[in-house]
Amino acid sequence: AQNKQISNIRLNQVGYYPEAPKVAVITDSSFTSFNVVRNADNKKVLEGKLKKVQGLVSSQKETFIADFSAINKPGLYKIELNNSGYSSTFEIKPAVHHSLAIAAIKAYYYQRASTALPEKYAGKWNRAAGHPDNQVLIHPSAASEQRPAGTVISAPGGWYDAGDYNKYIVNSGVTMGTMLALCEDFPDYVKMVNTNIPESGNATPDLIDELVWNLKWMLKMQDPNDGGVYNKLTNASFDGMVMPNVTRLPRYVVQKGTAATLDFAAVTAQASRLLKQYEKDLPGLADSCLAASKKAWAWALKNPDMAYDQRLVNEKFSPKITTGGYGDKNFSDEFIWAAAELYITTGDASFYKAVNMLPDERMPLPSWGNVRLLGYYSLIRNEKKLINQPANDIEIMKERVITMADRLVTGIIHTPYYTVMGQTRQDFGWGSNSQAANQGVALIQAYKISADKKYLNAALSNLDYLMGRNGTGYSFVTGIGFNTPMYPHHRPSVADKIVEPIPGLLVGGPNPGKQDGVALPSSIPDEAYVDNQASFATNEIAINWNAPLVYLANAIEALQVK
Ligand code: 9MR
Repeated sequence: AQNKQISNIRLNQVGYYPEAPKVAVITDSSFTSFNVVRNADNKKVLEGKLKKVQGLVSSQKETFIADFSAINKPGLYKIELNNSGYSSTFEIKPAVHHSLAIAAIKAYYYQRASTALPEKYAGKWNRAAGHPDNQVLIHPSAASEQRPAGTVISAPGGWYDAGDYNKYIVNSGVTMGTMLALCEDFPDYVKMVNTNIPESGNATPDLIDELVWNLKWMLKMQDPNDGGVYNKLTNASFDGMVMPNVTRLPRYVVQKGTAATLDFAAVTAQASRLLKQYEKDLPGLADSCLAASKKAWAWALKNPDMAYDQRLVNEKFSPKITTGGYGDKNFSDEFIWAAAELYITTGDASFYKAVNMLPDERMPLPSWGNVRLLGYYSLIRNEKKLINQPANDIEIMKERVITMADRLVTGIIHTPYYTVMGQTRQDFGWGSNSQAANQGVALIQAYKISADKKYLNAALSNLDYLMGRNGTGYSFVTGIGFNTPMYPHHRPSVADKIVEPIPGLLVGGPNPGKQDGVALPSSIPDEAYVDNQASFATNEIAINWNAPLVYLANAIEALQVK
């Protein structure tokens, strides 16, 4: 028994930076001390006392902290509990999350619609093209004078949203905004990122090329006649669990909406200022983005309250649409984000003044339904470049980011896994892993504002959470870590007959809601997860969840490398 690997040691299964905090958590009360053993010579390099966590907020487990921050020599190690067993092997080294950071970006390449993925780039996950989307029908809900129902338009490319094969503008919005923010926050780092994609040979960074792949699709979702943007490009109902080239169901664009149009305006304005420097590879794209953004903004001012309510759409029109709704009904945050991006890119303060930028003190973490903070983050980041600055609004935004970050940091010592994540039950909704990642992104913003390392270390605690120091013992990113999801709700991963799922994908994570009806091993919120392809409420993947992971992992790499 002495030499067996045991699962009651929860740690970052990838590893730790030499100079950063290093913590593992033991979920077994029969021990008082732990050892760290070096793999190379089986030598015990540290013996430590376990410390009981004070105040269990979101788990019913008693847990104990093993702090081995003192070890900073690169190498392979494991944690050992006397006469019981040891953890999986982890590594201490600089750039320890490099593979994770790259894989999380590469995941978007695997999500590309309308194109084949050759072996050269996709390895054993190479596949045929799916969903050409060059003959898309205007759904009756989207009919206009110039484009009556049944009109055929072309909107190829983009990324599949998630485990399904549809393409949703609202969810693309928050996804793009989060990753464009990474490009703006860490421009030098982003230039060094290589993901081995067809565009890798050009002069544009691979991450920006990947974003442009989806951006070009988004541009096609705007009705050139009036500037409004369709909510989604979709089947009437979800495809079966088949490869993308198998399905031949008709594709539609549905009703235009205020959320979709403003998200589009924000993304295109933000992209426009970033793409200016890549004219050589992308001639004219920056300018067309800005023109499209202004047109979308004008449409939204004329249609400030056009919700996408799928139930109402289906009462009036056929065929009935039963794919994802992303039915946001509150647009104050989309107005804030779009106004912020247009103001930053153009310098024209009238965009900013058209909107109530500080309607209340709330700081909701970014999600598909709330993009307020994307606007605040952009304004803070671009503060020094802004002319005609509105009074001291940006100072207020910075203070609020810091206040929010302080609240996130305070709770770490009371959570069972010594992480920012898990301070309240509310952390464990549908896609809870994106909550963990977005908390990390917020903390990086606080670190950028204050240069206080406690925020960076707190952000890292949530990366540790995602990599295995959590209530399930899984590292939640496919292919990264020791115990990782093998059966994500992801059509290509299920249908391709390859044992390993497509790598670099963050699964939704613990969520006791059981919206899919699949039984869970536990109803404790932070353990309510099952690695089962049918569990779309805990084990699906999605572009809006991977995006804050891309931000967090790459930002932390950028900041540690320095
Ligand atoms: O991420 C979305 C979650 O917040 C919603 O509660 C849920 C139900 O509406 O839908 C999730 O989004 C799904 C989308 O509707 C369709 N593609 C897969 C998405 C992830 O499950």
